Amino acid sequence: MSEEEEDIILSELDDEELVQQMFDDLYDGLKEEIEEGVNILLERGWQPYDVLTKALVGGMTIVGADFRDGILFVPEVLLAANAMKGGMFILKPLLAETGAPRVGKMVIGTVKGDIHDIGKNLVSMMMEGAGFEVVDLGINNPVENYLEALESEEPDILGMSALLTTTMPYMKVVIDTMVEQGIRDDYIVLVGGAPLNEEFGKAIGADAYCRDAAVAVETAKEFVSRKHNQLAG
Ligand code: B1M
Repeated sequence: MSEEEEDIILSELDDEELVQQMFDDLYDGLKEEIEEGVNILLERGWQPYDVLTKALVGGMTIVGADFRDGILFVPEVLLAANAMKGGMFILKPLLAETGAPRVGKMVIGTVKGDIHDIGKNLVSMMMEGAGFEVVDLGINNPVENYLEALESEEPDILGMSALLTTTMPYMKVVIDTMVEQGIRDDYIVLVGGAPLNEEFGKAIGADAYCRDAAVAVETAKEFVSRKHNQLAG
């Protein structure tokens, strides 16, 4: 075996090297290695949120760029996504372990025609970690799914995710239907996903666009406390 082919022992790498190696492993869709890397960083005292954003989301950004540029294709990206989910699975209970009191409830789902769910899952995890109860509708949701969940779950917040420029307009379909049914103002509507921006959020009648999961948590908290103050006052 040549030197390059020798197995890399993840635990022998320093933090910076390990994160770089995790970028490579995520790129190569190596789920077990990603899980091992996550565990090592946690053992070294890293905060779960830092592992998530610096190692996993950082790695997925590289995958995204090469996917865009036609260097990676769907099968490879699926493997990378699977590896990322392996890491997220370990982090999920830790992010939810903050012991925060329940601050509100959110129904969230990816819109019809769209099967991207990593960002949505991350938002769900962070919201749970911040004390929200989250009902996750999964992917590819037609308007009926959202409406049914709003009725049965009675959340404070409706969250929608879209990763494609072709599916993001569907968020407006959902909001317009809520307006038609006279229930729009009963909920806080938050939207997110890589191709969206603040202007789009305003244009479709959402309460706010959330750039990332941390912003989603902050925005949700702000709107829920505003709503409670209004109810109290
Ligand atoms: Co897709 N894909 N993909 N893909 N994919 C993108 C989105 C793309 C930008 C890649 C590219 O070309 N650079 C491109 C879209 C281009 C466009 O629309 N203009 C694209 C394409 C074209 C496609 C297909 C059409 C490819 C094909 O089949 N030819 C196809 C579509 C399938 C479909 O949905 N119908 C497709 C398929 C896939 C896979 C299945 C292989 C896989 C998804 C696996 C999965 O999710 N289980 C995949 C992936 C992984 C990606 C990229 C590489 C990564 C997405 C991701 O998970 N990011 C992506 C490239 C990119 O975005 N740079 C790409 C990590 C995640 C943490 O970030 O999702 O942005 P993100 O979420 C963030 C924020 O946006 C925000 O918070 C999150 C956490 O911080 N946020 C919210 C998200 N949702 C929110 C909801 C909220 C609040 C905040 O509600 C309150």
